[in-house]
Amino acid sequence: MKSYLVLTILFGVIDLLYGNRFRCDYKYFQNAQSYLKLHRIPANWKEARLRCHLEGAKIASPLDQNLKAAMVSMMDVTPKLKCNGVFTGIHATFSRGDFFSAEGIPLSRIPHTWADGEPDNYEDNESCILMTSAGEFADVNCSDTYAYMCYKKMSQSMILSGCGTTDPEYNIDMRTGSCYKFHTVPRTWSRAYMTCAAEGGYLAIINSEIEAQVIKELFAKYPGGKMRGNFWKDIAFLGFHDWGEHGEWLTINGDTLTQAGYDKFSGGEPNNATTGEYCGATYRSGLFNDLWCENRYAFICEKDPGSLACDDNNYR
Ligand SMILES: [Ca+2]
Ligand SMILES: [Ca+2]
Ligand SMILES: [Ca+2]
Repeated sequence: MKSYLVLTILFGVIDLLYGNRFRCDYKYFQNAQSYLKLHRIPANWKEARLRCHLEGAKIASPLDQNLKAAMVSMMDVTPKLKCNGVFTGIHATFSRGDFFSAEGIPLSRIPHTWADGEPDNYEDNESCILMTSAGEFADVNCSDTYAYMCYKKMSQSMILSGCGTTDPEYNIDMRTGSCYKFHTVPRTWSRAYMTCAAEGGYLAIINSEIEAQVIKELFAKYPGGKMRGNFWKDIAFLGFHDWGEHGEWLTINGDTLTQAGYDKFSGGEPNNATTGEYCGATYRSGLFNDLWCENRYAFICEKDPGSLACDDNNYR
């Protein structure tokens, strides 16, 4: 009976540390039953919304008093945030004047007080809502840049996998020791880079013949019919680029392909076919191609299976 009790407590502690943990870079607020992450680098509202989405969250709004208190306490970290405030998820970008949170909650159902002189819809161009450190609202231009927070409601089904993420689409391959995710929603190379980074990974880098085989097998699991939309489905962006020096290919970590451990281009590639192919990709064969960066293609993220323990420095 005693050992049962010890085990129960032990598993309880393990669960507390590792289970039900959304991401290591998010802070949990007990009263709000929510995870929040402060993005201090200002972004316009659209970029902020996208980054939160790509992190598996939503751009935070003070939906109730507990969430508002959590958000205000997070803003306490710098004097700059105190005076500038943060973007909330409340916006009217779909239809001017119709303000809803990123979860679809209308402004009328979100407790709020306006700052002095607000809302004024200055120059008829203010469709986003800022929250000051006093917890007051102001309508602002969505194209201006502010800090913001991403939000995730706590849920029991949230379990960090061995890949260090709650995203079940990341799977480890024992041959390389890396985790991979194939993205079927096509994006430009830069957006693909952003997506992998937001997920805690990076655009995949092939470091060996074995890894080329792993990528080839992963690609084979996604025949064209499994991907929605009108784009070329026999190609996927990877983590190499010409860094503005046309003709020289380096990984996103600055290594030559040879240094990285694999440098095989498909026959006739790189051909700079559209006289602007400065981004790296792979064919289904596992052989490289150069591609136009602004076109949208599938892409592959790679992630080092982090230790299960979160580094609490990430919170600050
Ligand atoms: Ca205003
Ligand atoms: Ca790799
Ligand atoms: Ca090419």
